[in-house]
Amino acid sequence: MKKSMMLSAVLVAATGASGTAFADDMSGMKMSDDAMSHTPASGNTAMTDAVVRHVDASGGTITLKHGALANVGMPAMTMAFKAKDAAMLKEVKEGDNVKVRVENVDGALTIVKLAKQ
Ligand SMILES: [Cu+2]
Repeated sequence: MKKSMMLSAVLVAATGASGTAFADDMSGMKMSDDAMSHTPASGNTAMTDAVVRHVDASGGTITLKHGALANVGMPAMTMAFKAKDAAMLKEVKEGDNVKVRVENVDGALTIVKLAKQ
């Protein structure tokens, strides 16, 4: 009896620990996308949820409040990105919910794909 209770306690502790790590990753509640971004095979095209905070048409940048970007090793934050296509600057405006694919292009973090939600 005593032994089996201890085993249960260990199992609960282990489950609790992994549950916490899982929750940290899933802050955006878009589980499938985050799960995909952690899988190398399908991570190449994973999109991340973001909110447009500012569009700088002359500078060619879009400021995003973005979720974790696993492929460039970045946690969630708000920052400006270079837009790969000038057309992206016209597609979105402040406050838009978008999905983005950010990649390091010649040392500059660049939005290579942008999809309005
Ligand atoms: Cu960032």
